[in-house]
Formats: sequence, structure tokens, C-alpha cells
Amino acid sequence: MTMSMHLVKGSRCPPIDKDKIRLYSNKFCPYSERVHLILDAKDIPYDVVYININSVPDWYTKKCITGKVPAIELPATNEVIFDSTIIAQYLDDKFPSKRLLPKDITEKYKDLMFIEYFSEVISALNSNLISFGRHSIDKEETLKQGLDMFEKELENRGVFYGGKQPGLVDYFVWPWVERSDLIKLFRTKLDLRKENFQHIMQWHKNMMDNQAVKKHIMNIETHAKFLQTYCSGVPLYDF
Ligand SMILES: N[C@@H](CCC(=O)N[C@@H](CS)C(=O)NCC(=O)O)C(=O)O
Repeated sequence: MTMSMHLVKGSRCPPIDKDKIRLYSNKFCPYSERVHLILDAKDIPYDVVYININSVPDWYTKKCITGKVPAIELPATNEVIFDSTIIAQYLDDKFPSKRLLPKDITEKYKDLMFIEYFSEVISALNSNLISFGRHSIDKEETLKQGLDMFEKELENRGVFYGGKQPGLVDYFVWPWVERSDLIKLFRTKLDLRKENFQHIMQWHKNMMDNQAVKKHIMNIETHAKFLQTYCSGVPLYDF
């Protein structure tokens, strides 16, 4: 069972299917999109319950202590695992047939550090966007350094960060790249020239051909429409 509307306070938790992992998600949450991509890339069957994060149902906070999405609920035991990075590691260990993290332990932790570093780039990007151009220079530097590092890393690694096939890093970075054209909507002074990011541009094209990405991609107009409601203080998740 997949619920298409975002559930709010006062709603009931839909009965869980005992054969499938359940994903608690939100259609506009990039962290949730990460987990959709991982589940689909690994062909793991799952159902989805969407949560309105501005009116979190009480039953959800009882299940997931942070009240945040994404989280997964395991069939049979009803145990809940939250946080996209932790969920992804759990799924990669539990379903090892299509590994997305390297088998080699040192390489695996390098990828996890890379993802951790990407969080700093995300926070620099958010602070640039949400300040509508009144951004701080040090955040701009973090963003530029981050993008340069991601460009160089791709040059070294091959077609994808995962090598010949997308790996965890690819699926984890993608949701923000999908939304990158939103930058144009903000009066940002950021000077990000596409010609300086040739490898990332090609990677973008390659990712657009990926089945999991194709299944979840939303067009920029839809992202923009949501962002307008978000910036107005009343985010609309169902329109
Ligand atoms: N580190 C978490 C971040 C998750 C997160 O921030 N989710 C947002 C939605 S995109 C959320 O649930 N926000 C609600 C809140 O902060 O209370 C992850 O990687 O899963």
C-alpha cells in the first residue's frame, strides 16, 4: 500500500504490509529521495507513507524519535531506522547483491566521508539561497571549493562516483543536482560557470538515463512551485 497524500496530525498510521519495508518519506525532501533511489537501485520492494513534516502525526513521532523523514520500518520486527546515511548503510549490508558502497572497507569509509563533506556543501548552498544573495563570502568559498572537489573527484573516478555504475555517492548527491536550476530563481550573486564543471555536466546527463533517477525525478517547475509555498511560510506538499 502506498499513500499518495502527506499524512498530518490526527491521521491514522496505515496498516503495514508484513512482506515489505516501509519508507516514511516526503515528496519534496531530498534526503527521502536518496532512500527512494537506493531502494529502487537495489530492487528492494517497499511501500511508501508520505509525512507532512509541518504537521507530523503523533504516531510517527512515537515510531521515529526525531520526527524527521526519511525513516524505514522493517517488516516483522517493526523496528525503525532513521537518517538517510544510516538507512543506506543498513540496506547495503542487508541486501548485498547489488552493492552501492565499495567492498573494500577503507574505500567504503572514504565514500562515507565524501558524503559527510557533501553535507557541508549542502549547508553552504542553502545559506546562499535562503539569504537571497546576501550570502557570506566564507559560505560561497565552501561551496566553490566543494564543487571543485566534486569535479576533480569525478575526473579521477570515471563516469560515476561509483566508477562505471552509479554508487551510493551518486544517488546521495543527485537530489541536490536535480534541484540545481532553482538557483536561477534566487537573486544570488553566485558565479558558477558551467564550463568549469564539464565532468559534472556529463555526469548529470548520465544520471538522467538511470532507471531509478527517471522514476523519481520531478521537473524544475514543480520544485519551484513547492519552493514558493515553502518560502511563503506555508509549504504545500500536495498540489
Ligand atoms: N540527516 C537527515 C536529515 C533529514 C531531514 O532534515 N529531513 C527533513 C525533511 S527534508 C525533516 O524531516 N525535517 C523536519 C524537521 O526538521 O523537524 C537525513 O539524512 O536523513
